[in-house]
Amino acid sequence: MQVLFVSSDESPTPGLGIVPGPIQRFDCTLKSVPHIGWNAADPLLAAAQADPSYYYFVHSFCAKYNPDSYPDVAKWTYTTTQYGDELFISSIRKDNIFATQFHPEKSGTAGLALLDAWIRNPGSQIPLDCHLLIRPTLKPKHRLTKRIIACMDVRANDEGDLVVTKGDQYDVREKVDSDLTAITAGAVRNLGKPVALAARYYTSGADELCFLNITSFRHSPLRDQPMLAVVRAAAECVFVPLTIGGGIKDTIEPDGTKRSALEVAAAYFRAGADKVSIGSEAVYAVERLRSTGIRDGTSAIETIAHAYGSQAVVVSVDPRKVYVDPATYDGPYKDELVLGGPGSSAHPDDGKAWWYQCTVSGGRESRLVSVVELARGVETLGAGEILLNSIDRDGTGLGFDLALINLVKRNVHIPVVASSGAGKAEHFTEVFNETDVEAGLAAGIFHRGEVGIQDTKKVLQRAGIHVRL
Ligand code: 1PR
Repeated sequence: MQVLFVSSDESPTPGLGIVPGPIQRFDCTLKSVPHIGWNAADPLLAAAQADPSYYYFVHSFCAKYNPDSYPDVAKWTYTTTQYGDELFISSIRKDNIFATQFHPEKSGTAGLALLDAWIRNPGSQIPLDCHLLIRPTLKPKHRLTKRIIACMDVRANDEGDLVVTKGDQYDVREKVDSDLTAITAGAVRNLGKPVALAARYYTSGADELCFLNITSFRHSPLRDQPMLAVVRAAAECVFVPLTIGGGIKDTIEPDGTKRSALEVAAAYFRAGADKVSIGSEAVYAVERLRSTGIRDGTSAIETIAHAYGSQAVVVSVDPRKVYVDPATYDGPYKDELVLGGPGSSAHPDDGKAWWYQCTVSGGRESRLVSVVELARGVETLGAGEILLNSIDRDGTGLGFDLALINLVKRNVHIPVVASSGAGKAEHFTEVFNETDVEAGLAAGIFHRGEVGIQDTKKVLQRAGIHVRL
């Protein structure tokens, strides 16, 4: 839609100028930017419509709805959407031209129905002059929903098949002391086939899906055709956004050919991914930023954000607590120390103090970078979203680490996805009530069928939290 306009804050390159107005950046003073998630599109000429549809948005720039300054743009306006305190044009329609700011192809059945309706009746006319009379008012709250994301950690098992697995604190092998026989103990935990699970989560109402290739650091991602095939097959049957992570970095193929992170990401985008998630490379990039003080444009975050936009770049953070004695501690990140809250079985850290240290290679190596330094650094480099894991909480079912989430959220303007530790639907209510996080992600409880995605959303709705049902 944006290329039909005259100009954009995003680039000096002019647009086609068919719609006579500018594309501007969202104001990020009071809200996270990019605007990511499911929001309502209200038809301008059918304000009485009771139940507008929700569509998937992911963008930092928009055509603001301003009929006084741009009356000719208002004539094109088909729907408007509110994000924070700004009203923008979410679709335009005139003669047989129809363009959307949201992604109908990623907006589930609502998006598919919209495309279908337009294809069947592309030339429908809207009386042009009515638009100028219409002034939708800002509502007290925008209708961006909280997102529920299902995450699938994917790796080859010992037989060489790609499976969805799930660990406890990143250990994905069956425990010897579990109820299992000696034959399965030590094997990679197998919770299902990636594409079949993805299709199941799509039909049960997941707002987004995430695949993390958790052994990618051992392989060349462009040679990893099975993972590309998984993304391709999932994109054919899943019409919500797909994020793919693991191994998004500069690599050298076994035959010596160099592959840039941008090429790796491009292969996943072509296969059908909407966002890529960068883990280890983000930590190294922030270490380089710290030592040189400059953004040199070469990191995976920068090159991919430059080509595809920051909304396509997620940084997956794998922090672990480092416990210290607050009375005597004089080491790094002293000003980021967190003190444990009142004691209960869910808060085993009562009376302790710690800081959050970042890790690489799936938690195998700790680096001298705190989670706050990493979050700020990746925002500076151009990441569009943070996927915030917690190695301490992963697979425990104890609930999200609220102290960690609040700490990161306070330090960035980009959206944050809370991950690790969900053990019941109420943990999502807790994370949305006690933090400003935009999305909640879980793996184990969904894979094991302990809690359904629709049931989770119904619990949230009953608690007054706005979700897409
Ligand atoms: O470093 O760019 O190649 O990316 C590797 C990616 O793989 C990182 O995003 C890293 O988090 C992930 N990863 C690597 N090893 C593991 C592992 O488990 N052994 N998985 C791993 C991380 C964590 C979460 C999980 C939540 C929710 N998975 O994504 O889904 O903790 O779990 P829960 O709801 O069951 O508690 P790179």
